[in-house]
Amino acid sequence: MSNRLKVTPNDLSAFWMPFTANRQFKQAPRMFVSAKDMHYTTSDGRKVLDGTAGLWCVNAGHCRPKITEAIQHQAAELDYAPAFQMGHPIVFELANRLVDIAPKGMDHVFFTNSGSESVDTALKMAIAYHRVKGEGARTRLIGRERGYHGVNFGGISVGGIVSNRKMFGTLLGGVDHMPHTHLPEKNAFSKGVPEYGAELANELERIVTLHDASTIAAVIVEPVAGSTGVILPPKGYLQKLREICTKHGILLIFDEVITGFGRLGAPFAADYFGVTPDIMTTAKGVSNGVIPMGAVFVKKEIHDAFMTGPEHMIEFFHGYTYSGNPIACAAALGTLDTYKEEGLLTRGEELAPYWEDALHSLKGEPHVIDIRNIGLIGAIELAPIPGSPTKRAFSAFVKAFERGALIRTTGDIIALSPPLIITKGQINELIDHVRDVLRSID
Ligand code: PXG
Ligand code: PLP
Repeated sequence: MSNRLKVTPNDLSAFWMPFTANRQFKQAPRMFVSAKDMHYTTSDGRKVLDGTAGLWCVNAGHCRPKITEAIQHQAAELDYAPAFQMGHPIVFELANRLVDIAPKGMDHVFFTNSGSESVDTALKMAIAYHRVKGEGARTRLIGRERGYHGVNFGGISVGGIVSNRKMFGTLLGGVDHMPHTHLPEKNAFSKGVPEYGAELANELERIVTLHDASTIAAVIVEPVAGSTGVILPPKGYLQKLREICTKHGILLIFDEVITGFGRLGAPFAADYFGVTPDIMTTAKGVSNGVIPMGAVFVKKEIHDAFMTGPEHMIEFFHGYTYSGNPIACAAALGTLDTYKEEGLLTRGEELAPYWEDALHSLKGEPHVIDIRNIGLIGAIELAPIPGSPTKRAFSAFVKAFERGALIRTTGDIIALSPPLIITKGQINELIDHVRDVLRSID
């Protein structure tokens, strides 16, 4: 046993854990010490089936050899090169490889280190783009209720999760929100995208009328909202948003941090829905979650609008010390190689019908009030315990972990998003764990 396993609860206090009930966790820690393909191993030696691809990021599965080798090689060859006014070959190679798989017209990539940074980068690009085009009054940003766009100030301002916003003051000014599209009374137990609710896109017209299009820079939405419990776009909704944005000269940003890199069975949600945004934010699956990395894709027109003025001048005053870090780039190239060799960016398409049937077989199990699915994403919504919201789903999470499956819960919703290498047998296993858990909790 390595020294790392010999932790006692007293050793746990220094680390202030993110998005965690710290005191509860430290009384009964849940620790992973290794992982391979579809499984984690816990500190007490149990195998746990990964039903969530880590946090929606380990799309190719764990400890994949191409990725590990690429990182090891790069760490020994060029560990770091300054990101500003200097380059190194593989960051250019990676940008080209990403553009090759991106929706048509998204010809340029800006690197960040996370989804949150990708979002704040995209929002800044949108505002600056209008300014360089001589429309400096276009500064407003429109998000959506129940949207999650990371935790930086831009992202929480356009985001729509109350608990992520209320503690942090006045946030960005000039932000408005469209309504979310979760309509369980009409759409419960829909298979795939729901029938009702496309007209909610017209709320954008109302907001445009209120503020005037000439003040609005961009609209940002998750094509499928992940972290707030899997909220799908009603049929035709994204197309409508696209039309309204185009009509008013407003940039449309798709936040594809979760939906990017094969999650829906197509490389990006933009491909899946046949709707191309102007800017697309990604992270997570770009490097299989192994080394932090994010990538913002932009249309040629947006990039080119900045490429004016004296050539010795910096065109966009923005960037991170670790933008395009060589080891992150190596991890991403290893990831793209793995996706390509195994057809993972489209594997979800073949598996989706099986996944859908398996998930919907949970209809009628205790507490289940809705089931939603798309690609290799699933959500099982539970009735909350009266007076104790989130408690039932959290018990399900702990029980599932004890039984040998990692699931994710948000509110009283169980969200599932396994690595794209999952087999049909493992889908059955995962769903059976969830079924047993539902039958065993109060
Ligand atoms: N945008 C979207 C759409 C996301 O889902 C972010 C931005 C932020 O990415 P970073 O890399 O800064 O975390 C996300 C992240 C969950 C969960 O369980 C979801 C996310 C992160 C952690 C947990 O739903 N999404
Ligand atoms: N804070 C200080 C004091 C810095 O010097 C820097 C970068 O040089 C930053 C923050 C930003 O760090 P990063 O580029 O890693 O986002």
